Amino acid sequence: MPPEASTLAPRIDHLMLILVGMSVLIVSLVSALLIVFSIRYRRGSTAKRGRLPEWVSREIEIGWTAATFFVALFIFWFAAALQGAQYKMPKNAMEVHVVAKQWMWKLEHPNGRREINALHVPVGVPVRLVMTSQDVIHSFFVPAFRIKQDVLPGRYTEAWFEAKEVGTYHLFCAEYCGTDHSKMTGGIVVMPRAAYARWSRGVDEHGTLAQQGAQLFRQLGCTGCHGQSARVRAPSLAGIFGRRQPMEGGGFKVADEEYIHDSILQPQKDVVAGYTPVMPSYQGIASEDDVVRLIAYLKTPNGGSVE
Ligand code: HEC
Ligand SMILES: [Cu+2]
Repeated sequence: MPPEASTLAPRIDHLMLILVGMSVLIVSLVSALLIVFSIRYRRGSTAKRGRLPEWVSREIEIGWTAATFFVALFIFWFAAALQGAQYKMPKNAMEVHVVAKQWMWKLEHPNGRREINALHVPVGVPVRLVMTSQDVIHSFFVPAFRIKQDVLPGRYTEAWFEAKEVGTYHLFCAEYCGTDHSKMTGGIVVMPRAAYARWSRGVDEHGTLAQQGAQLFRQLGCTGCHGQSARVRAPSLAGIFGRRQPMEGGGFKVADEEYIHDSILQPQKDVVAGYTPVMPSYQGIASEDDVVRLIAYLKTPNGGSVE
């Protein structure tokens, strides 16, 4: 077994042990009975045959049905509680963006620090991964943390972990994604908090993700329509993140990461009520990395409110 290096790892191993244990128990019981009965009731043996009395067979029937039901209920409860914990993102988590492509992992920290096939994180701090792919389906797999999450093009998927022990752990792609799939590996470097703080201060000259996003917002001409002095009638993007937007044709959508991502790459998909869909698609112009930056910028308090 790989080391149990995340807070959820022992619980997942525990569940697996219980499932394996129960399966072994049931298989042994059934095999033992099979052997005993084949010997006892072999042809020519003098063992007593014939029907069981009515009440005995009824009690056996009710007994095994109820036992199976409660075992299934117990497994469901145990597994569902764990799955709930896996999908409940901790509030104070540090956010890391993951963009997968054939055949590498690109990771971006909120302060703009970028890494390829390596992720530095502090020990004892929950880390939330927001992931997307630039081409085909990949899967982010860290055995020591017991996390495996598919990474899909055109969608954001999430996973989280809290590393328990300092060390370097393997990262794999667990979804066959072409020729060099087997080389799409990396390392998660779990550091003591102070060392991580020092490491992350070595910021590169590009600025934070949000600052880079602000720059892109101008470079890609978003301001031409969404800026305050724009001539085109387009909705203001100031404070857009988390807002409930009325949609053309009825209904509402919450402006989350996926919504903003799609607004940029497939603007015709969700049109804001009261506006003409004149926004061009940025498919092929803005890469997934660019979209990550634009979203980081639009999430800041005064993001999107530039001239
Ligand atoms: C040609 C003008 C134009 C340009 C350029 C433009 N947009 Fe838009 N955008 C619009 C219009 C009009 C809408 C509203 C209709 C719709 O939802 O498609 C819109 C909608 C949006 C929305 C959804 C807004 C909401 O209130 O729900 C987002 C997010 C957005 N744009 C982001 C961007 C970003 C980021 C860029 C630059 C990469 C950009 N836009 C460039 C015209 C533009
Ligand atoms: Cu892959």
